[in-house]
Amino acid sequence: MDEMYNYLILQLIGVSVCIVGVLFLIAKAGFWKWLRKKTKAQKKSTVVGFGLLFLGIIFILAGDQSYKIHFAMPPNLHSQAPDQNPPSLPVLSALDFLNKSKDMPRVNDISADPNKVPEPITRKYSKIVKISMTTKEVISEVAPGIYNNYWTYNGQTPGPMLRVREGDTVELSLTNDKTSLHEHNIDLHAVTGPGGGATVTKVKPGETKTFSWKAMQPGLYIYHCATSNVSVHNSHGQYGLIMVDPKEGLEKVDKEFYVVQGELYTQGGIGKKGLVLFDPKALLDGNPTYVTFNGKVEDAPRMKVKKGEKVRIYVGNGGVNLISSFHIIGEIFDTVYPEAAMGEGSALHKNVQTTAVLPGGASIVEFQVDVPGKYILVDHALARMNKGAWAILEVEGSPSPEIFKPGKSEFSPTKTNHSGM
Ligand SMILES: [Cu+2]
Repeated sequence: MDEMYNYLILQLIGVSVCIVGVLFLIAKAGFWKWLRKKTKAQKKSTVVGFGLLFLGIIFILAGDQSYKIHFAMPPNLHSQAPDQNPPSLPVLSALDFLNKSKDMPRVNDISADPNKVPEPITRKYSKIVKISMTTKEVISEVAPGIYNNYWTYNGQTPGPMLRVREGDTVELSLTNDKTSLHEHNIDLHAVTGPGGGATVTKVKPGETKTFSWKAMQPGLYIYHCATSNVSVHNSHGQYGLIMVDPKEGLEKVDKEFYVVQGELYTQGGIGKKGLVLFDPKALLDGNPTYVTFNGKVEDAPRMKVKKGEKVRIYVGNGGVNLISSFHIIGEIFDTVYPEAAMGEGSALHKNVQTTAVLPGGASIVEFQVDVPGKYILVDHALARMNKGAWAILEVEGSPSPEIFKPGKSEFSPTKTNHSGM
């Protein structure tokens, strides 16, 4: 008999035995009369009937076998709790977390400042760049009054934007804060080598590890924690961007910003106040409670530019489930580096409305701001705007009626740029 039918057969036997048991109780044990208290049940037959029911249930359970939840992952990435303890029951994990949460560091504002972009690299030679980062598990607000447990690089989500030059050797030290409950590491997509660095940076709480790597290819790359369960670490906020400037540099612009989309999975649904617990089922279903630009629901506009300025935004997607359809309402990207690709052979896209930013990927968009006002950065899968996927760009300056104005045009058709069209 083919093994694949074994479990089904066990369950069919179980159901059959249960049915026989029920029939036995009805027919032989005077069950209905007994229920209506009109007669005493026949003891022997009752025992046989319930015995058959019990046996049937055992067969059904024996046929209902599943692997552990992480079985489909690569074998070296099966989830393990600290100190190699097996993962505890979710309810025990929740109680454990609630108990430990009172000692967790608090962060006033978890959100990385989109203005904090390292200066473009102007030097014309390679060097050794030393970078130190600290993984830290903290509590901070997704929105006022909603407290979430973030796992971070340097206490912020996304982690700091890093910047090196093509050809540089990077010496990266990763410290896991002693208050952390979990191990962490770092996988930089700019790295060529096993795990992108994750295999040699796995740090226990209080531990520091260093590794060196050569930035061989230019581009904008995601970095993230790759400690198992990887998607759990990422969806707690452990990601950021590293820019590897091409040797020749990028064209100069007036203002650069840093924006990374990410997802939070919390129990109790969107808007639930207080300390919210992680929702592993929503993670596996790919249905985040919040989709954020820079870690939380924005409380005040932080990106400000002047009319006429040329803007570049380094956009990333920490994921872990959704592809971002990055768009700015009321603006057209003059230039897009699709998938943040650059260098010989890669083509720039011109005049783009919306660009895909893949989970674990990035894009670079450039545009000149011509008309003052408020512009909203969104993931144009717009239901996600309801979940927090937006940020405001403010453009200051005098009106530009030649491009945009309320009311009727003052120009004759022959004077427009699109004459005859
Ligand atoms: Cu981690």
